[in-house]
Amino acid sequence: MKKLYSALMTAFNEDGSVNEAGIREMVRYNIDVNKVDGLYVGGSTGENFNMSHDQKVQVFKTAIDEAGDAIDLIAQVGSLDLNESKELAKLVTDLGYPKISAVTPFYYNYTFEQIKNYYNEIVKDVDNKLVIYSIPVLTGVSLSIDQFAELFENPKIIGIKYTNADFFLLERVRNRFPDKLILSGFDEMLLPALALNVDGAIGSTYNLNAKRAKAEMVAFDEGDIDKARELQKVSNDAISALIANDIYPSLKLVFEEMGVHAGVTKAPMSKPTPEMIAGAKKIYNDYFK
Ligand code: NGF
Repeated sequence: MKKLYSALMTAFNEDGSVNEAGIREMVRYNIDVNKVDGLYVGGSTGENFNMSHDQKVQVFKTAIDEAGDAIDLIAQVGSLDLNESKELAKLVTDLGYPKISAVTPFYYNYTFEQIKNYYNEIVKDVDNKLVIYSIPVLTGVSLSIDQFAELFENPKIIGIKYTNADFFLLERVRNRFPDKLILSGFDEMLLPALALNVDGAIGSTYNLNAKRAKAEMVAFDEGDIDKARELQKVSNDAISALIANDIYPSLKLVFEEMGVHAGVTKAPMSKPTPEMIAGAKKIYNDYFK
């Protein structure tokens, strides 16, 4: 059965500090209500790249303390400071995270040799498995199929979190690496990703929409493509509304409507405006009530 992971959000207080109680509530909701197979901790949705080192540590500790071994946990440790990535990789491994992940290093237009060195260094001193986090739309880094193959020469590198709309490449990747873990990253493209036989999906909107996404996966497995397509359509209506309302703060606002205290986003992300709050109420009523 394919696996569904929510990309865990970080609850922040108004002053930008981490709200541990909010993180615990979101972890619990994902386990107890959403019944997801796993959580991706410290990714884009978790606002990892807005956080200090100490805040990242706090999030990693809180999430696993709440989740235990009830579900799979993947810790995103990628950072522009390679030493920090290595330190976090060791920390989360010691905490018991069964998998780590790292975003491709960005901003400085690194060569592939530098990117390869970054990944090999992150896993070198830890007894853990790494999933490459490929998200060209935010990093500007697109890896080719041959470059993925070169990274996979390291046996500790076991898969890709594939947040990329290039489905030609996804098909090539799936077929060239049948034994690698390929997790699809764009929630709005879950159905075509299932058709290409990914192993599962990780996304921000599954925090709210996991039941519908799981039902779609089941329909797909049972060959009921019409039903899967209809579920994807409703999901995409919800995702479009979330994006139009500013997705990261809106995911938290809708969670609040559901009684889950998700806190606020951290600057430079936006604080909720009255219009956003009204928009989130409507999204809740239209899709998640
Ligand atoms: O947030 C983004 C930015 N992508 C996420 C996901 O691929 C990455 C996706 O769920 C992620 O959640 C993480 O690393 O934490 C989108 O939010 C969703 O498909 C709506 O576009 O691209």
